[in-house]
Amino acid sequence: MKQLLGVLLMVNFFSAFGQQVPAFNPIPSGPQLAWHDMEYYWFVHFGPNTFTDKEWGHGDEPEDIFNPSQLDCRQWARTAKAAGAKGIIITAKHHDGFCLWPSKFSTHTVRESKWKNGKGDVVKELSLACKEYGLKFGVYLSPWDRNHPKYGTPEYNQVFVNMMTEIFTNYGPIWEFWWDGANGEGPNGKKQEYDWALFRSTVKKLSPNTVVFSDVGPQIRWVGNENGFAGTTNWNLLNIKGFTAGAGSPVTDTLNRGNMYGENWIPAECDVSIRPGWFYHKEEDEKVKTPEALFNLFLKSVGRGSTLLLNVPPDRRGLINAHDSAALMRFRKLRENNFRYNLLAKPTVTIKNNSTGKYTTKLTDGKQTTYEVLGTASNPSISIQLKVATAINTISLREPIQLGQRIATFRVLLQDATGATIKEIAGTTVGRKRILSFPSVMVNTIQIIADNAKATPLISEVAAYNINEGLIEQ
Ligand code: FUL
Repeated sequence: MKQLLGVLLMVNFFSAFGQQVPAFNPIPSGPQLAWHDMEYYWFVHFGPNTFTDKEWGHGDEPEDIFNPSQLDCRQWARTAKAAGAKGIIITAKHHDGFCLWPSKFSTHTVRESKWKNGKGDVVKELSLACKEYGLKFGVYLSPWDRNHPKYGTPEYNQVFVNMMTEIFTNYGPIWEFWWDGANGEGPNGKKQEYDWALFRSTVKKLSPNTVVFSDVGPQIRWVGNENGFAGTTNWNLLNIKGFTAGAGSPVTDTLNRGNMYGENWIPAECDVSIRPGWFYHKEEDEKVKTPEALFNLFLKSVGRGSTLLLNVPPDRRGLINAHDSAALMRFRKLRENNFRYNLLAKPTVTIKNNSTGKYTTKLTDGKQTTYEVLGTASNPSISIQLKVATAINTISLREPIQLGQRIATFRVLLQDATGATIKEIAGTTVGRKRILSFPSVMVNTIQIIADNAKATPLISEVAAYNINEGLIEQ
């Protein structure tokens, strides 16, 4: 109650004086804010497993097994670009320890393979292709290494630091860096005690603007599953004191939902493969996710305030397979066609902020920097009036997260011409983007109400669509 009263007072204060609302900590850093806006980008799992049909190589695979016949990273980047993805993260080293670049700190690399007579460098090729196609470039580096003779000894931590140094020095800028928390046994049968503090300080020193992923950040957290969906409640906040990546991380449910009162801005990223496995296996060619299934994942990741990291593994030729690209191009079309027209951005629609009593165009201007201060339950916040009854089955809301994540519960009322509520949609968090879909209804008025917020509730964008009925989130 006290909290609600506080909110009410603040709303009146800010609306009366028309002031900018101060940030409510924690807030995202500049690189994190830019990362949120990436929305959808690719993971690329590629390496000896592609040729042995394994998911976790043992590390004893002969280097010659890695021999793609037509490897073309420009084809990957071209396909990613055409698919509407904004970046690519490559498994430069998976658990088998094989390095896709000629690392000086390993003898299990592309240099020891037959591919290009040992002169090839996949990491280099992809970093250049990403630059050429205007994509962000990211690197996954598994600390777990089933090949390296030093793994399982204290010296290995320095080996890992040396490898990271090579990556950041020779292939940058690296936009996102991915630490897999897996920690199994190495060739000597021992597990490694990872020096996460050393790993963290190394990246911070070498590349302070890189956003680093692990189960617990420091900049991006795992979403707690590999199925590609965030919680319907999804706080961009996480408490990490006493936790580490891997086995020492918070329970998966916490990673999925975040902590409402978390001390750090560490948003969740949804990683998922377009195929059942992470690496390419021919027998999975017919099991590529359908465009509709990918669209559904988009709603459950980006539409829940997270990002979609979709794995698209190149085949043994070293090319994105036609099965995957066909699904990806249709997935792009589904997004474009269904989100083309914001039904609320028409001149015939009026949007009124009931707290100020004023009409506003800020919520449909496509800008995160302009926003409205919301009222509360007793004073329905935003009223959207459509001139003619319109069929709607999807609503999208955004908070200006640069000022902190605030809304804890909200309602959207869909009303007919008499003002009667035909449908009420209740939700919890909004965050960067919250997309809600439901069976189509004819609507004259939409009311948006913030019932509970940690601080003055703000909304920066609102949109409505009538997407293909078959695509509605189940
Ligand atoms: C997991 C790994 O064990 C899988 O092979 C895959 O790389 C996935 C993205 O992360 O921890």
